[in-house]
Amino acid sequence: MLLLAAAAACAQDSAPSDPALGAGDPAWLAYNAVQPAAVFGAESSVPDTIVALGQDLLEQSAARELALGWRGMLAHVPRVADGATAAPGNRQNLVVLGTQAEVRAWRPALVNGPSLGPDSYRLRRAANILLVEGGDARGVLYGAFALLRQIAQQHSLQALDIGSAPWAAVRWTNEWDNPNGTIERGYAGPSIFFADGHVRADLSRAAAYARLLASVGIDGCAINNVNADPRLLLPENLKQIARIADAFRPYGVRLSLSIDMSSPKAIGGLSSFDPLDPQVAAWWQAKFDQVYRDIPDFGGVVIKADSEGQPGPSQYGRSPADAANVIARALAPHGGLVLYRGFVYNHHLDWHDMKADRARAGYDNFHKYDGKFDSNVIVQIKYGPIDFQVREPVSPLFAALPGTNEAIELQIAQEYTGQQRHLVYLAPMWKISLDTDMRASLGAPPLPVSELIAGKSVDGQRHSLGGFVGVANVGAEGWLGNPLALANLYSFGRLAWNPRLSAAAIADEWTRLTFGNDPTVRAIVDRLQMNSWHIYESYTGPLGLGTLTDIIGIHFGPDPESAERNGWGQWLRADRQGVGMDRTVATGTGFIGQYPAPLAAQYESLQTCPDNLLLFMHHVPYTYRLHDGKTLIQYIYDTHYWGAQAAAAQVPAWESLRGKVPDAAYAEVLKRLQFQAGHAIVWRDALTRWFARMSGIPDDLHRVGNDPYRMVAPAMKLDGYTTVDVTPWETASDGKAVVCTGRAECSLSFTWEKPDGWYDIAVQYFDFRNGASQYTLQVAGRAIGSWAADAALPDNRINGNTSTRYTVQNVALHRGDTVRLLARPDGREPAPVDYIELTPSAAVEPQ
Ligand code: GCW
Repeated sequence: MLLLAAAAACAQDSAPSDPALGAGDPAWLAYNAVQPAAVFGAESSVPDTIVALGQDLLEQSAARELALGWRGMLAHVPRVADGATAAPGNRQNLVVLGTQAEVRAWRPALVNGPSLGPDSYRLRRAANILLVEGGDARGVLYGAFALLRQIAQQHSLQALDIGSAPWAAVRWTNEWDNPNGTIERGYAGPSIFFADGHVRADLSRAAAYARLLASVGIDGCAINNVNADPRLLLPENLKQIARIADAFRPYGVRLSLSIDMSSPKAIGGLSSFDPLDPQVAAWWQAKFDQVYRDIPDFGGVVIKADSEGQPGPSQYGRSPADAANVIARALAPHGGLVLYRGFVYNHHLDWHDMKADRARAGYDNFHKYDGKFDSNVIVQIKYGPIDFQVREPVSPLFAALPGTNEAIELQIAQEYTGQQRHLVYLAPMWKISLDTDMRASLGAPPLPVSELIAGKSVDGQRHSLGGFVGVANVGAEGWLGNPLALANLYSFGRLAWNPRLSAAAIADEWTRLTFGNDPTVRAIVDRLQMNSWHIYESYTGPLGLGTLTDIIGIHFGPDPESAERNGWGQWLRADRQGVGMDRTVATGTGFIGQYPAPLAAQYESLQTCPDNLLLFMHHVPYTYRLHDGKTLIQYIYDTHYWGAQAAAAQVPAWESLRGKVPDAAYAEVLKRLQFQAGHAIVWRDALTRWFARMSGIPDDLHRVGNDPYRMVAPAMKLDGYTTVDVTPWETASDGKAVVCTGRAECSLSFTWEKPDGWYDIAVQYFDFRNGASQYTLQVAGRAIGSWAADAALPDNRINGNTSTRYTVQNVALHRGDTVRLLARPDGREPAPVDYIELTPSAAVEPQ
């Protein structure tokens, strides 16, 4: 994984860029055609000249971007002029771009408003001029993108006057890219920055990414994994990384790095990395002096220390503040920031100890150091106290650091929310964290998290910095792989700019920018997005249980048991009687007491604790009645069945858009929604089986464990196939599947004994990451479907990560027909099968 020397990597610079990668998907910068008259009153009023008053790189980018937008949306190729050639007083329609100072110098009378701050802009119509005025060059660029957003949504610009300033100073993404080109928790192909241990020769995608980020106001990007490779700080590697900063610069995105606290020892030759050792401080100082020589606009660093095995100050008995400050002092002369992560916890907790609680860790490890961090340090806090689960209460740490800068860490990459194979629009979830009122008392004015991270603190003290960090983990395959998942990247930027925007409004903006203004497309895509989180939560971990995925592995399929009886502390505390973590002050871990009193009182009481956080806060029996009167266990059954049904209904909704959205996006999304519909059934079955066995209480509606349309594979006639146990047991029928080993081909078959009719036949099989087994389904000797298990699901074992289905609809079956599945294993993938399900087709009558 060692980075190659600069010379070797430079030699690659001249290599032709990979044409297959191109510069990346345009995402929401599609610039689809709009009706010029709707925007400008009349086609003839479309400005035909773009006047760029400044020479700044960012202002040049702004002018170039407007020209692109004009071409795509308005079918106009505008002239781009500078201030001198655009003579004042002419009668042409102009778009004029400049900082407030430049506009004043050009035409003093045009400047009539309050002065604009950094990154801010004002868009305005003044006679025949459409003015994009920035507080600085970055503000001009953001203003240009904002104007393009207006046009893309076909808003009239006749009375345009919009001023806008960012909510908070820090608006960064974190990318968990490794030098070898892999991405930790990345779900869209390889890194756009690194390959094979060096910075990519072709950085056109990095530049295209910076453009996307800038279009929603994101101004910083830490390009490497928080589990950082210290060798990235070696001089020859910094030179290479500087090339990425060069690619970002035209879009005003400052490059940052995640660093390893042990670097002074790991690569610096020192015997210690004790943050209070003067030699260590001097090493960091020299290192960052060097970084700024290579990257003058370097943004700063992200630090993961004393967490999940990363080295940290605790090794020397030092505090997070000691660690953060030694770096902060090295960065301060250059204006750099330290984002020190609050994600510090012990992953060797004693699960026998009913008072032990991982959720307490953030608060316990940080609140005592409040006020001890330097002014250029920001504590970066995950939205919830555990780890990016499908639902968590907001972290109590936000309210516990009144004298410290804070940023909220959101995760755009869908690590615990379906890994971009499931549709989950995350903005509604993020909004709940941002909007949670940490004061929560009737008497006092509200104090939502969004204000805390903008520098307003609980006791009225103010600090100046703060903001938003989004773990994006974009890759070379369509940024996030799933075209609809791009709404998450978009909404992260929009919320970081203005957290008061609603999730629905942002979704609609995204849809219009991406797919155009067709009301049918908007209605369907917006509805799919807005319902998606609730649907996913319903068939995974409801009621605040956490996602219920395999938490010590891939984090994709169902595996509730993996949370229990280990040191990682994501316990469900499920037993025969009940489930949930007792985090009350009265009888539990005391976690609830970390919240400000009014919020703590709300969570402590079963009467006022919201049902959707019930099992995060309390341990209750399966027979406990929720606020609507339903028992807990019946709610778990019902919500899983409802969720799987709702996931299935997403498919026809999307299919109704065929021909109305670009074909490639249509096909990609359809493939993923179809997969999700099948995987939601895997989730539903696994969790309802698991809870039925654990509680011993049957489903009132007799669905769980009762699948009248299924033929399980071990019960069929097996030719070459053998039966194996599956772990976890609940991810296959009766905990068993069949595998074809030691033979080139196997088959399983049965005779259809039920009435003649039309049926949908689903084969539930397991598709490993490696291997592409071949399957053919026959009815009465005739092949009705043939496919390869080549979806590269993220595991090489038979379990809920790999369980998937292939469906053939509307098959005529006659009593006595043989249904046979022929399979050819591939490599280590033994063509595993769980069951075949034959359900009467909805749409056709029997022959
Ligand atoms: O959610 C967990 C991930 C780890 C990650 C860690 C973190 C980069 O599973 O892969 O490590 O969070 O946020 O540091």
